[in-house]
Amino acid sequence: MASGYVDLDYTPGKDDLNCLFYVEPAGGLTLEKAAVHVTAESSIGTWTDVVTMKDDIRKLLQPHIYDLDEENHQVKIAYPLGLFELGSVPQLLSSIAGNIYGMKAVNNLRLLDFTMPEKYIRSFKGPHYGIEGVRDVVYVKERPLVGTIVKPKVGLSPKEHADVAYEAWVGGCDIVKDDENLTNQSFNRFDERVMETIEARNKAEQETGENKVYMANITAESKEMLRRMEYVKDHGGRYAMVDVVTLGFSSLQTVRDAGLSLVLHGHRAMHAAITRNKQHGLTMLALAKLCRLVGVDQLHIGTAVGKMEGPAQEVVSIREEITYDEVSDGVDRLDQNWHGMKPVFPVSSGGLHPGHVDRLMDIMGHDIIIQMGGGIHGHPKGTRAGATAARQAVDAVMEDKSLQEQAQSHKELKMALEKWLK
Ligand code: RUB
Ligand code: CA
Repeated sequence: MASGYVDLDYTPGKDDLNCLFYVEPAGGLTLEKAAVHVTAESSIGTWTDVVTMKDDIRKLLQPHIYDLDEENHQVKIAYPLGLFELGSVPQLLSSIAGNIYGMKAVNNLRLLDFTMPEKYIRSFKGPHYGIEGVRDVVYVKERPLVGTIVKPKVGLSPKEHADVAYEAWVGGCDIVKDDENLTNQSFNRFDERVMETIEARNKAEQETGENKVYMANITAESKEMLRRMEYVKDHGGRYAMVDVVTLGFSSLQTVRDAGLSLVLHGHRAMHAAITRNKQHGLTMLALAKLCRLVGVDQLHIGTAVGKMEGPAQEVVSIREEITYDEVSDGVDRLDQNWHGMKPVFPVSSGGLHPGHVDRLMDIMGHDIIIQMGGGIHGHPKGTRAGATAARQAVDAVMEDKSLQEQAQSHKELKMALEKWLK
C-alpha cells in the first residue's frame, strides 16, 4: 500500500477534521505502519494499491498523520473536510470510527478525541436551549437543578408513576424523569403515563409556585418517537428524554430537527459498551461531543462519586467540552472551538444521595443537573422527604454551609446522612 500518509511536519489547517487515536499495533507492526492502515481504511485507501486511484483524489482527500507518539501509542491524523458529508454523524462515524476497529493490523484502537472545522460544526444545529435556555424554562438561575428518576425503574402503573412524581416535586425536585428502560410497556402505557404525570406536575406547580419538569422517555422507532414528542407537546409537556446511544445518531438528528421546541434530555444507556475499555472503542468525551453537535440540551456525563465507572478527571473534561466554547489542549485532548454553538447542561446521575452533594458540586460547579433515584426514593421517610433532603443539601452548599451543619436544623437531610454516610 502506498504510504504518502505520514507527514510529521504537517500543520492541520482550518478545514481539517483532526483525530487523536490510541493505536495498539498487531503482529509486530510498528506504530507507524498500523497508523497508516488506520488512516487509509478510514479515508480513501484499502489493503492494497488500486489502479482506480487517481492523483487528484489523493491530492484532494488524502489525510495526514501529523504526530506519532510511540511512548503513549497515540497518533494524530488530520482528515480533509471533503471526506465528510456535512450534517451527518452516521457518515462521520462510518469513517473515523468504522471498519478500522475490526482490522487485523491493530489489537486495540480507541478514538480518544477529535476536533471539527467551523464549517462542519455549522452544518449541525446544536442544542436548541443550552444551559441558559433550560434555566429559563425551569426558572432556576444559580443553583444546580435537582431531579429524580421514578423508581422502581419499571413496574409502576401510570397513576402510581404520577403519584411518585408528585411527591418528588412537592418535596423539592425541579425535575422528574422516566428511567431509560421505561417507554411503553403493557403495565405502563406511554400516552396514559404522560397524561397522568403532567396533570400531577400542574398540581405540584400550583402548590409550590415553582416550575416543574417532567422528562418523558420517548425512546422508540423514529416515527413513533416523533408521535410521542407531539403527544407530549399537545399535553403541555416541555421536555423529551431519549436514550441517545440505543436509538442511534440518525434518530437523534431526526428528533432534534423535529422543530417541536421540546428540551431534549440525553440518557447515555449502553455507552459503556463502547467507551469503558480504555484501550478500545471511543471515549465518552467523543460521544459527548457528537451529542452537543447534534443538539441535546442535557446529557448524562457521570458523577465521579456515584455508582457508575468514570474517574473525576474524565468527567470534568467531558463537562468542559460540552459546556465551554473553547477547550484548550490537554493530556489526551485536542483543541476545539465550538464557534458559539450552545453549551449542553451536564447531568450527574447514578448512585447519588444527598451526602454526595458537597463533593459533587466541588467537582462539577453549579451548572449541573443532579439526579438521585435511590438516593431520594430510598429515604427512610419516603420520596417527599428524600426530595426535600436533596434540596436541603444543594441549598447548604449554595450557602457555603457544610452538610452536617445544615443537617442540624433540617431533619430530612439529617436522616439521609444517617442512612447513607454512616
Ligand atoms: C440512576 C439512574 C440512571 C443512571 C445512569 O438511578 O437511573 O439511569 O444515572 O448512569 P440511581 P449514567 O440514582 O438510583 O442510581 O448517568 O452514569 O449514565
Ligand atoms: Ca436508570
